[in-house]
Amino acid sequence: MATTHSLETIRSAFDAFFPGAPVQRVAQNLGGHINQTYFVETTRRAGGGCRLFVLQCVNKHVFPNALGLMENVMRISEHLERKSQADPAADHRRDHLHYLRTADGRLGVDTDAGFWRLYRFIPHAEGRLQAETPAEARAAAAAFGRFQALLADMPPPRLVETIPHFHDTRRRYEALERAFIENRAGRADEPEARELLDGFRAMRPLALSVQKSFERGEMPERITHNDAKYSNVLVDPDDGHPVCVIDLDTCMPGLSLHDFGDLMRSMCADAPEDEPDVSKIVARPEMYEALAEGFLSEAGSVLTPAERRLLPNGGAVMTLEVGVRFLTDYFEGDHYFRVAKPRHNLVRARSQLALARSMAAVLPMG
Ligand code: GN1
Ligand code: MG
Repeated sequence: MATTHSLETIRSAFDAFFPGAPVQRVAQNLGGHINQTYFVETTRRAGGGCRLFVLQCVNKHVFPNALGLMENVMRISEHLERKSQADPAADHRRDHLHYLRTADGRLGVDTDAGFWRLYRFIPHAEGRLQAETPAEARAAAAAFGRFQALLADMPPPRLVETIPHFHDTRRRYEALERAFIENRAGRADEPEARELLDGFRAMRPLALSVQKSFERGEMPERITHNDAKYSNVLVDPDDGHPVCVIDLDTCMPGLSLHDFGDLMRSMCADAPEDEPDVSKIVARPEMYEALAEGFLSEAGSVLTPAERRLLPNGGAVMTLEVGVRFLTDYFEGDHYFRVAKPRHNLVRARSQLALARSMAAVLPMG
């Protein structure tokens, strides 16, 4: 199979981690739109008894601060490693991403083409797109809750904010108003776009409820995953049980409810993010119950009363925030989110507004 980078480039990046280790096979993983991912197999055991590794070239256009990102990822990886080693019941080989340093102790290899990093392949685990049942949702939420609880005692310093102001909801709303006024793509007069704008404006108090609680000092900053969705937890192919949380690239300081909210946004309704038919977008209380139960079973002991009270708000906040971002991008001419059809961002914004409204109607907002 032809690979994006030459075999020579791939081998030489791998060699920085295990100098002289004989590479038997290289295969490219074609999933993922941002980084390039390769499976590298060695003919004999190279590190920690392993022969299979995942070598990635981090896209420096998307992540200009690749080094800061890797500092975060490595600190998380090493913290989880210590926790797993200390827990006799842990499945040490599979329960966390285990990043490796280069032979001379660096976080990876920085080249013009990108930043090369390496982790151990996780055996017998697969990613799935959607949770089908409340039991699956509960288990995934427990995995993300556990991830957060395990990181609650990570020693300072604070992680690098790789995407500054990522979940500053108030600022996201300000950006929407600005995009509407600037009207760069000439879409600000479209009746549906105006209607959506008014819809998001009306829900602004709910959208800001979590941020305001944080500003009142009711909840601490934590280390959060920031892409808490079903496909980011690998499951065991035999029983579907979560094995390992993956995709640590957006891990940074954030609020617990951002992760819980993302879980709700991605699993509460049985409809994709760009469902054009809003009548199909209905928040399912039983999914919320399952997610809350799973999340609290692992993270409950570290959460403050406000975090518990505002769990349902988390879902509405994250749904409104990303809806606001879709509509902003629509007004700006679709330059952030990749679109597959005309008005795609408008359709996404519409579905997110519908989902937030449905959540507000059927869930007990705090
Ligand atoms: C982006 O690339 P992806 O799908 O993992 C976005 C998230 C949004 C999501 C909406 C770094 O995530 O914040 O929730 O799209 N990630 C970034 O689909 O902006
Ligand atoms: Mg992601």
